Amino acid sequence: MKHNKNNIITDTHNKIKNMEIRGAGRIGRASANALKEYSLTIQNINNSEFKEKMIKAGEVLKSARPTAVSLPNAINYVLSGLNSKNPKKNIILNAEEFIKSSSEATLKIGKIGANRIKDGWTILTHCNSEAAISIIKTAHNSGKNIKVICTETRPRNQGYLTARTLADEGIDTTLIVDSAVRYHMKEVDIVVVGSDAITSNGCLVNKIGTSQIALMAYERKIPFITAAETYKFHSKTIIGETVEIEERDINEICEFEEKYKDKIKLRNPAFDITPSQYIDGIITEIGIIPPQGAWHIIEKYFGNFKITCGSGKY
Ligand code: RI2
Repeated sequence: MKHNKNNIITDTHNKIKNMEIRGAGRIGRASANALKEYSLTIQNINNSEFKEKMIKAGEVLKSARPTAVSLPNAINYVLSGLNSKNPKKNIILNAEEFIKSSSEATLKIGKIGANRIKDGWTILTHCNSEAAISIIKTAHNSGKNIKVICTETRPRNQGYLTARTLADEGIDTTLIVDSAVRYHMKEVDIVVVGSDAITSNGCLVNKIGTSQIALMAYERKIPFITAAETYKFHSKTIIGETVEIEERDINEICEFEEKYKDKIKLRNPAFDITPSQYIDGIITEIGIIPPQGAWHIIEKYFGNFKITCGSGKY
């Protein structure tokens, strides 16, 4: 992906906002990389001015999309390097470390999650998640004969990306419209989806439509698992914050003729929340945890952050 180095922050912000760069993991890595590249362009200023510029850049990137917590988590991880004697060096190291460990986490999730897939199973997936695809690909590459049903995932149709990727791997792939999920559920053995955020009480925030699919899986007692790297856990939910659900441009849905423009309202929420009771397992790079274990993951990975109740700062 080419960026103008002088505008790397606004450029990355815009690409995330318009979804040229998308997917919870990818936007985290793109932001980490943007902070690294930006830090390299800053010359001849003292540490405190450097710090100020980097914090501002982090805020610009964080404002690109509100829901996937991978974005602020990646940025906070990189910017934690500002509290050292050599902030630039540590920003670069942290960015490289985040990008590397995030990519490795996807592979580990693939290995762990594939153990939950049995030979001959049909998997249903929604949207386009690298982590969920990693599970599916690993199961296929280990010789299991699997079939995958992908939803279109209106309005942005990310399911087409998933279908192409899986078909390119030689996996038996079927694409269905979102409203056909319940019709096909009788053929499904497991649902595997990605994650934009996991809350401290074990709920999953993911692409709009995920919660309906989870409910249908629950109805038929079909396991529903989500793939979530540990940086997808939302630390602020532990102090009572809720996850903002992004409402995207209504033109992503459709455009009515002029005479209906004032008569028909359109709404375009991009994510929904799946209650923890519909989730059988959260596949992380450190193992499968039950939704009830989310609190412990947040405590383990984000416990060092100073949580100041009331100020909302950590
Ligand atoms: P990975 C996507 O959001 C989907 O909701 C997907 O499940 C999630 O990010 C996780 O994706 P969007 O950016 O990090 O398409 O597993 O709105 O790739």
